[in-house]
Amino acid sequence: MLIGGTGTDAIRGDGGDDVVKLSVGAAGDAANMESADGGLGTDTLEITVMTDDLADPAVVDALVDLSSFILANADAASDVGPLAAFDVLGLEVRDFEDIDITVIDSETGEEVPGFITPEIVLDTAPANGDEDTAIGLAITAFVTNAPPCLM
Ligand SMILES: [Ca+2]
Ligand SMILES: [Ca+2]
Repeated sequence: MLIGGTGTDAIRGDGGDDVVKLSVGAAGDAANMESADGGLGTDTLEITVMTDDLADPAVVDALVDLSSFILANADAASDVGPLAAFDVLGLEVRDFEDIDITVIDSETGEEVPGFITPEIVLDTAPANGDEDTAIGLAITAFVTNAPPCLM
């Protein structure tokens, strides 16, 4: 298990299955990104976020985008997957296959279960092609239970 502490870290997983833990707000910022790279294997990014942070819709949007990005690009066999930066989170990530978001109540310090557990639906369209040409796969990922309003 790898834990990114306060300040800007570069976290690099290896060929195995890694779990990387990060906290929203303890990472970097847009000018100084925290970098997390799962590497080969089935890697999980564990994000901890406070309810105070979720009061900012931009943070919620970024977490949904991050979840969608990870699920859409999950490939345990690739060490050179696409890199995506999330300015609001101060975080750039690549080569993760799963994401786990933990929400902590800013008042009580206790976990809020099921507050923003993304349920990602992967929809793979049928692909047709012959073996001599690249076969295009249409894969769409979307989050089905994003909170409708956190204002
Ligand atoms: Ca790995
Ligand atoms: Ca990986």
